[in-house]
Amino acid sequence: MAITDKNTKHKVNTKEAFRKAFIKKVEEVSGEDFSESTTRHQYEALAELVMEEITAEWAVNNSRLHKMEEKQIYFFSIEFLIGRLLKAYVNNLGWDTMVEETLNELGVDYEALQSEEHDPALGNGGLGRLMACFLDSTAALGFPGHGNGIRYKYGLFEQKIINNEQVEVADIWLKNGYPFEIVKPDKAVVVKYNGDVRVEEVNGKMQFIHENYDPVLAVPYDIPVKGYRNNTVNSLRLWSAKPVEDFDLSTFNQGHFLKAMQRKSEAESISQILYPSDHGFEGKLLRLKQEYFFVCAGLKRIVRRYKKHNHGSMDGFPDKICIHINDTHPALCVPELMRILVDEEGYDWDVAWDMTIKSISFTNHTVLPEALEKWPIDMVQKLLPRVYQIIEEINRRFINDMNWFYPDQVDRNYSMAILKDGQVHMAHLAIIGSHSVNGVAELHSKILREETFRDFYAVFPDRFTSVTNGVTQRRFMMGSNPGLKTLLDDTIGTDWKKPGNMCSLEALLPYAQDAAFCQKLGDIKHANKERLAKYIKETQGIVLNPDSIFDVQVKRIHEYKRQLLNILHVILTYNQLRSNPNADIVPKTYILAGKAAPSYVYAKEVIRLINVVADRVNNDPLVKDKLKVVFVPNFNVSVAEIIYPAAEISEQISTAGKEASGTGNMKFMMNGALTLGTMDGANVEIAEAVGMDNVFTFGLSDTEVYNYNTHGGYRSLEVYESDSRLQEILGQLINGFFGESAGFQMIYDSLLLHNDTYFVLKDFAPYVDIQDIASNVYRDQKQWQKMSTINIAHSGIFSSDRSIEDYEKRVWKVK
Ligand code: GPW
Repeated sequence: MAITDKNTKHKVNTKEAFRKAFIKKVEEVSGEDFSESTTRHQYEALAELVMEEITAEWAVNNSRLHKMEEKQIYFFSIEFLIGRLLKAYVNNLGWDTMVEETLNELGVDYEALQSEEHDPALGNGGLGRLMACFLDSTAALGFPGHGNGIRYKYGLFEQKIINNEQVEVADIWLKNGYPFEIVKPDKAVVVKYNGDVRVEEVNGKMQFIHENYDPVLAVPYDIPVKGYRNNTVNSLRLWSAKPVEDFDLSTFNQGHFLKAMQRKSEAESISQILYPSDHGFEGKLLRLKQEYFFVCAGLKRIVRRYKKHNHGSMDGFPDKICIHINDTHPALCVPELMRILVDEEGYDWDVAWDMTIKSISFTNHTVLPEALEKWPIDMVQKLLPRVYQIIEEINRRFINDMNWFYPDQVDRNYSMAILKDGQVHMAHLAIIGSHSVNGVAELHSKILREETFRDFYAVFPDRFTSVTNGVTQRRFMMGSNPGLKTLLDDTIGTDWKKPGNMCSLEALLPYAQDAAFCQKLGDIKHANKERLAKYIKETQGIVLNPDSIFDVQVKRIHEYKRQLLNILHVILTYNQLRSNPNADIVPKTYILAGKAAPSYVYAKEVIRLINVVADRVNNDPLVKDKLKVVFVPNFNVSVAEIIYPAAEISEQISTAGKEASGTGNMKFMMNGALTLGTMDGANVEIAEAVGMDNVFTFGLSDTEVYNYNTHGGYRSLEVYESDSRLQEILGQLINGFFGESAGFQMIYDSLLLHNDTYFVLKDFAPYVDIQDIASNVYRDQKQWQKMSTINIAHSGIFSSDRSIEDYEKRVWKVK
């Protein structure tokens, strides 16, 4: 890459210069005349021009970073769901108008060109996407903040729907190369697994020597994170695993070809694949290897760089470095940093412990017990012998201290142990080893304090805080909904687009009453609906009615997210239309999308049900265009960018208390969709921001759910027996209504036999009622656009710029 090409900047800063540079670059990458070039060549050329520009700025930033003047934030995360980058880079550089106009004049289809970029699916859903939004905002605000994760060879699978079922296909995202990464082999480090620890006394001090280990090489690939129209370029560093020697020659030379090959593929397997489960803890050895892999490699580089610029000393480390761990997958940062400080740097335990706690902060993303990581002690002990000893010592000292301070609370003290029941409790390790623990929405943080981590909160009240999630408006509104962006600019000026300034969208409030504005807002929504309809027609052959309400639920498929409640309501509407085809209902299109973890059988049944219902409804001439159901396959960041701007109703219907925050809810809101949801996660704060008149809420509260779960009293069968609609619908799930082979016994049993863990039946009637209310409001378009405007006007607090500013103030204190 031409980092030192000083002319680059001047070459492409004007339209004419860009036009020349682009044509030249296309000819270079294709080896043909511009007129012969393919879309692929054009994409590669634009990507290269963008990278040349950004890497020049990057070099300047990196040298600033090396001087260690500012405090640096490092996000450690097992997922970074970054999405396509080309357009985001172009926009952040401020090149958008220049590029759009020039390509248009050259007859190049910019949309098609962008589609050449393979969307890197290096995450499962909300957790990984949050990191990508945070990187965007951190750079936009000019903070030095970087990502640290794994460069998976295979990202999340591609989802196909075959015979109404999810089929998983490998995602080979690197197939045609990736233009936005730079490999740095000279910065590779060794990660050590297995082996033994030998203790030796040197000058009266114990030395712990890790021997006979299996080394694996971690090679960093850096992706630039370009700030929005500023000169900040941060880094996302993703580690790839390689054998230390590309080929174990000595083994090979002894005639053990297969063994030599095996070593190579064992090493490479560590960064081979992203675990496809969202919220499910599996406890597989390979996953534990992955967790230690990016923790160990990431910390090593950070420590090396820090020492290099501080005369070999680690003393001031916590004042200059924040290690932020995204859920517990990187919780090994705690013992690994201790290992570095104690074993390698020679600090006394207490000093090292103080430095570790000061450096590390922790965000929790769920209260679902099945997602909490608990590793078998013997697995950790064998794979990471020295790290395990350190965990043991942290645990021993913690329990000692607790028993000293709270001698009358021995039971509680032991319940907080890191090591118990033969397992390493990662959340306990993370809480004990960091100075800050936060939930991702007010309600979630409250549940952490009062239920999940109640005992820890009693002991460390000052450690607990809350930072509500946010999303980047630059990708999810300005970038994906240009019509809305322009309308906002024309109405209230352009200041709202400045990073950190999205709350100034409140200036829009007076326009909620303005008929001309509301008309334009409605027209833009309609155009976005047509764009989505076109996409669905082209990819699935289903024709949508853009005059119907677009009611959307897109997210991972999970019982607690209750896609089932949605589809049961669709079946109800279908039944009503069958008995009265001329019923006066507002035409509605239900759009659902999302992947299920391959091993999550129940979630896959829900996908099958949605698709079976869609098939039946869409092919029944009786319903005409009053009802349509579409399941959009392979939901990912780029599909999401077409869907959110087209939505009118945002379905956020999780069982109250289960969704930590949700972030899709925010993306819908800033695109003017109205939330139809439970009082869960950040929905609560959305309702608070816009007022109860501007959201459609329904269902049990988190307290009601909690009370049922702790004191009993819910019987789903009673609800079923008192609601004839449910009797008909649940009957249809098992009586062959959807075709001989299309029975849904598992779902039926979960609702009736197993007492409906997620309160689907309990919330059914209120859900039907609120859906009816929403449809009736829609008949009054003036009222609907008014509510939509109020939602957009108050969406500023859900920008990830605000989240990052909150972290800065409450957790990192960079300034
Ligand atoms: F279980 N989230 C996710 F907490 O997408 F680790 N995957 C996960 O594995 C977990 C959480 C974990 C989501 C939450 O479900 C969602 O409510 C939240 O908005 C998002 O993380 C970002 O905080």
